[in-house]
Amino acid sequence: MPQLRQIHTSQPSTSSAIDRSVPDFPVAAVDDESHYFASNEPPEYLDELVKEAQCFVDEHKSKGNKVVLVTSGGTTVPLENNTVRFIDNFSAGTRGATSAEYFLEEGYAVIFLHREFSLLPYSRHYSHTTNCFLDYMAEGKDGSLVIADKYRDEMHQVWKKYNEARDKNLLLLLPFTTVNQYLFSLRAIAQVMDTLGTSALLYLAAAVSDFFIPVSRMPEHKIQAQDHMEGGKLVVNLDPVPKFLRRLVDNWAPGAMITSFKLETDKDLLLRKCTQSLERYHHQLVIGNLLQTRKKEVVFVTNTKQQWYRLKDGDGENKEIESLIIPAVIQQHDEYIKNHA
Ligand code: PAZ
Repeated sequence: MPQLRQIHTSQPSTSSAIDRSVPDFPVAAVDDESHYFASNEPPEYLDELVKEAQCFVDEHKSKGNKVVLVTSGGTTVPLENNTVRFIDNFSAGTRGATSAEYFLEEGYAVIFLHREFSLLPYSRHYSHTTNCFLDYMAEGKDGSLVIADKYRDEMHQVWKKYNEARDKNLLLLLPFTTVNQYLFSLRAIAQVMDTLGTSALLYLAAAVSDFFIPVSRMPEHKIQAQDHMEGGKLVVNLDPVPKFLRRLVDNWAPGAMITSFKLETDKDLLLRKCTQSLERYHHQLVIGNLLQTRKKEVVFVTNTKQQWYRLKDGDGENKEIESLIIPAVIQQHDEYIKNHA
């Protein structure tokens, strides 16, 4: 079969990316928080999700393990209650799924709050790659189906790590799809994590929508063109999502170390936006990255310094930037624990 060029349709053209130089919305106040959570419906499975998170946290607290909440993937904004159309966010969950594996290797228990069907730790090596999973198989000498020689060793290593995490119950997978599900879940899990005090680390890598349609304005059924057309155009009226990071830091998990990510497309804006984020939300660490280079370099911004982490030209294609990010975050978490003892 001829080798086809791999076409990627999920990577936006960065020349037409949105302009983020406009000022941010104000930080969410207590009133915005109560208003948001009182006027939007919690997901019906929320109690179940909290129970699972509580059980997991209790187990690892009793074992003295550090626990990290990794958020991963993009949120959706449904345009209808019976959702046919929705606005999406680009993230595939690579950062989150890869980071989770490195945290597990360092002995952390991981709550992985992820966009359903986005990349997962361990299976990410095989699920969204260029190959169909059947390409990893071959016929053995006795005619049975086996792993193809060229993949066997690497897959064996991944399989061992996956099994270890599963056997020791170190990985809890909790899904979301919409931005509303994400916000309710994040608040509830952060409150559970707070019972761990400084052993809790929040690592917020999900790409969360800045806009949504409140439930009060959400059409129940599929939007009919004639009902929403103005001057021949479909007009969608979105509200800003309240900026909850300050509430997370002050009220939901005040004991935990909190790391957020900042994504930009304009390199001249990145450092300023990271610093602004620290000043507004008063958390410990912002990791800045550019859409175009996020797999090769990131910048850590704290109150005292800015430090870049970069893959080098000579690094093989298997070296992942998360192998630099996670040890540096853990070092900062250890210092945080020491300083708050
Ligand atoms: O999932 P992915 O690896 O393609 O992308 C990761 C990322 C760029 C979404 C993440 O590193 C990040 O910056 N998250 C925060 C996005 C934001 O500023 O809202």
